[in-house]
Amino acid sequence: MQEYIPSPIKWVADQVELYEGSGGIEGITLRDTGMPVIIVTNIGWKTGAIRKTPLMRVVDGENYILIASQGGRPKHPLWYHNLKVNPKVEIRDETSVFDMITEEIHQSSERSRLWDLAVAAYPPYHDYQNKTDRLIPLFLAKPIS
Ligand code: F42
Repeated sequence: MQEYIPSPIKWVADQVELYEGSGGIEGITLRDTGMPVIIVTNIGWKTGAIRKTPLMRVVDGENYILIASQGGRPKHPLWYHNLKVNPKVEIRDETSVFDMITEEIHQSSERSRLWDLAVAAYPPYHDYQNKTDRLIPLFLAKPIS
């Protein structure tokens, strides 16, 4: 069985533990903002280990939009590279769990449509993009049928 390696960032690891440990009843928002969070289970491309990454919940119908913002830091988060190598993820949205396949969206009109949905769901993404020189990557996750 693959090993689960928690995030080295304590508040992130704590959120994952509370969220998953409660079956999606507790720890489901970003701190006390009331803004919903999902847990994206991905596979480390170097270690092969299970990684669990909380992200803001942004939906487009039955699909999820994943924003690799990292608060506008200069480098992509490591999970970005994991998804590029292993696009299959599991997404937990509160008490629901889905197997999904992710794809980075580059096509500019589609990216722009999805980015607008992301900023509407979580307005700080706009400030994060202004803070960094990189174009913040955006993935679309679709259910595996
Ligand atoms: N981050 C976002 O980018 N977008 C969001 O919308 C977002 C929302 C959010 C909400 C709640 C919350 O608790 C956290 C939230 N975060 C959000 C933060 C997010 O969960 C991640 O912590 C953040 O994006 C940083 O991701 P990261 O993958 O860079 O995490 C680092 C700290 C990490 O886990 N590092 C590990 C380590 O041991 O240093 C390695 C992780 C890893 O995947 N390793 C790979 C492997 O093979 O196992 C190798 C990767 C490589 O390329 O080296």
